[in-house]
Amino acid sequence: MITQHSETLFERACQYLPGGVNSPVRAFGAVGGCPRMIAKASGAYLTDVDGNQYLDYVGSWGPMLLGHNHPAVREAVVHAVENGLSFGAACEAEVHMAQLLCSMVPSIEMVRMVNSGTEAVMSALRLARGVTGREKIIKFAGCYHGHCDAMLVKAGSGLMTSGLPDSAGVPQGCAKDTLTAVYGDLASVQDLFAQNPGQIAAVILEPVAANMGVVVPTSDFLLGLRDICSKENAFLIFDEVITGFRLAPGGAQELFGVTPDLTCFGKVIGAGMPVGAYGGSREVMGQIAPSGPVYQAGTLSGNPVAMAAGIAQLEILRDHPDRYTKLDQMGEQLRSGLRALLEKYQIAGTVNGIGSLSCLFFTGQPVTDYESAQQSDTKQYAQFFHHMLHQEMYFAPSQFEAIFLSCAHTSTEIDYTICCAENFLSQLR
Ligand code: KE4
Repeated sequence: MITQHSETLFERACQYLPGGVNSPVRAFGAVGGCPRMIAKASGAYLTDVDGNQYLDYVGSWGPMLLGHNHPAVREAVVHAVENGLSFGAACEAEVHMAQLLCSMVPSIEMVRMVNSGTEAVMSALRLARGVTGREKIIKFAGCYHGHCDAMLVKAGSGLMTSGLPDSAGVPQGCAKDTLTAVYGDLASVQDLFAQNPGQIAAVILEPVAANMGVVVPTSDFLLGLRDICSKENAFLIFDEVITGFRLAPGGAQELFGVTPDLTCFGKVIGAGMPVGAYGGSREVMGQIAPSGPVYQAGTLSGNPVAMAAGIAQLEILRDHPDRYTKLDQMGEQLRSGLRALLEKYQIAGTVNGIGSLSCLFFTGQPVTDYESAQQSDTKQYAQFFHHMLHQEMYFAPSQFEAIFLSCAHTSTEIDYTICCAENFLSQLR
C-alpha cells in the first residue's frame, strides 16, 4: 500500500497543527503508523491522497449515517450556499430544524442549536445548574461528553471523593464538582447522592456508551437512573451525540423507553456539518437566554447551510424507518460473524453492540464498564487495525471507540469484512 503522500502531508501538518491533527484520535497515537490523509469520501468509502480506497467503519465518528456525500445532503447544501453561508440573524432553516428535532424526539418540546456536541453538553450542564441552583454533576467513568472542563474529570481516589482534573488546564475548582460513578452500577450513583445531599444538579451519561468501546446498559439501569433523578429532583441528561437518530428515529431514549429531562445531540443532526443541539421541556428550555437567566450564545449556531445538511439527512431517516431495520440487521450480521470467529479460533475476544454500533474488544471477559474495558489488549487491537487497514478497511484507530455502520454499507461488504477479520484472527491461534 503506497502512503507516501499521506506521510509527506502529515509531516507538513505536524509543523502547523498540534500532533498534526485537529482532533487527537486522528493522529493514530493508539495504533501507531501514519494517519491516512483523506482526499474524498462517497457512500461507505474513503479515498486517501495516495488513491487508496477504504471501506469506512468510522463514518466521521457518527455523522455519516446515510453514508458519505449523500446526493440529497449535497444538493441541500449546494442550494443553501447559493443564498449565503451565514446571516447571524434568525432564519427559516433553524426553525425547520428545531421543529423537526422536536417532532422526532417526544421528550423535546424546545431545542437550542449549537455547533458541536461539546457545546451541547456544556450548555445542558449550565442549564441544569441554573435551574436547580445546585453545582455538582455525576458522570460515569468511561463516558466521554466532549472537552468542556467539567467533563474532563476523573474519579477521585475513592469513588466518593470529588473529581480530579483529567487534563492539564482543568482547574481543581471545577473538577471538584464533578463526581464519577460506575457505568451500569446504580448503587454507585445512590451512594454519591447520599454523600452529597441536595447538591447534585444532574446525572449525565451516554445511554449506550461508545467511548470506552461500546457498552450497552440494561434497561433497568436507565430506568433506575430515571427513578433516582426524579426522587432527588436532579436532571437526567442523555448525551445522545452518538446514539441520537442513529439507534432509532427518537434515539436511545425511544429504544429503551426512558425519558431524560435534557438531551444533547450532535453528529447525525449535522450530517457532516458542525452542528450540536440540546433540548427538553418548554418549561426548562425557557430558562435559556434571552427568555431566561441561563446564558448561552453562538455566532454560527443554526446557520442555514449546516441546517440544510442536517434537515436533509434527518428527513430521509424520518421518512424511511426501514433504514433502521437494515442497520440493525447489518450490525447483527457483523457482530455474530465476529463472535463466530472468536469461537472458531478460541480467541480471547468480546463483541458488544446494538444496532449500527459495535465493538470488538481483545479481552476474554465481558465488557460492562470502564474497568473491564481497560482489560482489553490494546496492542492486539492495534495489530487488528493495521491488518484491516491493509485490507482496505478503515476501523477506528483506537480500541476505545466504536464500529459505525451506515445505510451505504451492504451485507456483502459485511461478509467480506468478516473474511478479512478471519485472515487476522486465524493467525492468532
Ligand atoms: P464534539 O464536540 O466532538 O462534536 O462532540 C463531543 C462528544 C460528545 N458526546 C459524545 C457521546 C461523543 O462521542 C462526543 C465526541 N465523540 C468523539 C468520538 N468518540 C469525536 C471524535 C473526536 O474527538 O475526534
